[in-house]
Amino acid sequence: MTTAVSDRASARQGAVPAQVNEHVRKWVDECIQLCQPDRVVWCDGGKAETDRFYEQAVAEGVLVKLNQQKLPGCYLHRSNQNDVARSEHLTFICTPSQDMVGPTNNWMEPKAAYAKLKTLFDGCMKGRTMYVVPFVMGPIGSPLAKVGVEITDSLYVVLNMGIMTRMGEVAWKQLGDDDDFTRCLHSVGDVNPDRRYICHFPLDNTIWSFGSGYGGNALLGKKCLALRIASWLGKQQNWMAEHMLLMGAQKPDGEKTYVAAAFPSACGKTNFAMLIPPKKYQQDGWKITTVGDDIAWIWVNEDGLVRAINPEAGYFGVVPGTNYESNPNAMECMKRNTIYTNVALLPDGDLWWEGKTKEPPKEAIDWTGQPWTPDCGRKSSHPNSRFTAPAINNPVLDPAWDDPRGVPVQAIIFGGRRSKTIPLVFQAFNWVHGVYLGATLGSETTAAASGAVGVVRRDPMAMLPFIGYNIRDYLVHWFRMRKLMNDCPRIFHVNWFRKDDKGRFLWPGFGENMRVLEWIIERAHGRAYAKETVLGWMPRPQDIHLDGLSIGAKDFESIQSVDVEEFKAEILSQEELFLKLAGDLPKEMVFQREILIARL
Ligand code: GTP
Ligand code: SPV
Ligand code: MN
Repeated sequence: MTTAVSDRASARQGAVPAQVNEHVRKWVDECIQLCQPDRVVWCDGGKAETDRFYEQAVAEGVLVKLNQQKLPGCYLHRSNQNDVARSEHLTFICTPSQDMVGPTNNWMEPKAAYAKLKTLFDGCMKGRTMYVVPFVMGPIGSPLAKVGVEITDSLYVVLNMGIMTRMGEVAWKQLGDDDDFTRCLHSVGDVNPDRRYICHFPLDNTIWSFGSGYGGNALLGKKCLALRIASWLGKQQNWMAEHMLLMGAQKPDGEKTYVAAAFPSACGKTNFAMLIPPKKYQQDGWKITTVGDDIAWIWVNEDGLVRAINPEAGYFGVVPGTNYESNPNAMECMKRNTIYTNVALLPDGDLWWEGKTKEPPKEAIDWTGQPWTPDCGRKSSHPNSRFTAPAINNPVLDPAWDDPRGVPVQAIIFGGRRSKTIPLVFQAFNWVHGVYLGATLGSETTAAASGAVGVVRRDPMAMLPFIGYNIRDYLVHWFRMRKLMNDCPRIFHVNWFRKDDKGRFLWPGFGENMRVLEWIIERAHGRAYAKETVLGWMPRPQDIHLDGLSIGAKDFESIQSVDVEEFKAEILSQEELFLKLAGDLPKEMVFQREILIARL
């Protein structure tokens, strides 16, 4: 019986590449028996294969080939309309006890979860092709780099993984004879939200995702492996997996500072990581470079210094609002070899989305495939439409982006999307205070996750949907990591999104954020001036270069203003988090809160 089954399995597989070790073979066999695909394709990540897959995806209607003169190597994908963002309520961490995942995660007992998902995966690839996608997260040779293998029945996922990860034979090489790889099993199933589960089994280094083809739900190397599983590993092994961009900032005198910043989904990481400084800064010789735009893996080296890598090899970036004024580097990234998801198609095979140009096109096919005109009352593109582009397309890619030794980190920034209450920038008094600021980070929800948009929620370290274990232990981990550091990065808090009574942004944002970044860098090196306030260290108007902006000293003071009554309400709203953690809160958090209340 067993022989018959595995004979059948091997018949479907065709030739297994010689480098594939026995642990992988055994697991893939099991998945074949469960999913029963008609055909199995072992991906090698090579150019010939990629070309073939694109052709096939077009033939199957998965992708639309765009105007190759204007957008060489670019394709459009329209997702299922019920599958346009991460599904946080359908995302589970599966561990023996619920206490391991804490109050901020959905939990299932592993045996029950496997049983439930097995009924969904059972025969789900009949009539379909199973792709086996080997990949590495992190620069090859980095001590933190991790191998994953994703099994999927979605060609869209295969092609996206090819851009977002170091995909192909390199992974078999990195893995060698080891069993140490993340087993990622994915099927789009029938894309039914009632049969959709994204389950993580940290104790088995395993992810099972069913029923969605979208981004973070389906590209399992990204949020599932590189944040949820990795954060859990980092906790055991003294490193950190964070929802952070990594950028380099070089001053005119050549001094280079690397900065990490955690902003929640669709709150400005890609934009900040690719920032183009204002003219004056460029003339003076400032240079900003990108290491990563979404995820950072952070450790402390032998010398007690903080270092970080970007585990990804591409960007899965928000499209709406991106244009040659707001983010020219992102526009350059997505000019070639890019997959667009859920934007509008123009008659000449070019694309459009809200905010691309001031003048909308006369007509288009919208993201749902319907004819669209500017006055039809609908948006042409989904608010969470995305581009998938290789990092090497980025004109300001940092030379060390692929360095296995990572880059040093000297400042950490937390930021949320807050139209009220929260000032533009301030610095934490110290690490513990900084961790408190990160832990109590609030942000208005966005279209990156399904559910209501614009509601303030607590999003600790911008990691609420991505911490793969108990948030109590996660916060303790942040406090403990400090003990390994000789000198710790300085911690800052920013808010680019504060609005006036008429709903206009008080701060111009985007490239102009350079002015705030300059102060942050100078503070991180112990140079710039700051005044002590109830919230932390703050720049005075004369401490930030405002020349060339229509923002005077008075305006700046109102962007930075702290209304004591508003802030008391803010602290009350943090109760949401504190109550969830009742009794489990690290004492540092309780003290910080008491001190803040006393200061106010
Ligand atoms: P994920 O990929 O979901 O993790 O998001 P992200 O943090 O990389 O967000 P991204 O940079 O793509 O920004 C999302 C939205 O925020 C876009 O609509 C931007 O236009 C807007 N945005 C980014 N930076 C700024 C800024 O400085 N000011 C204002 N007002 N809006 C900004
Ligand atoms: C996010 O939601 O934070 C993203 C997009 O970066 S996704 O890959 O869908 O998670
Ligand atoms: Mn993200």
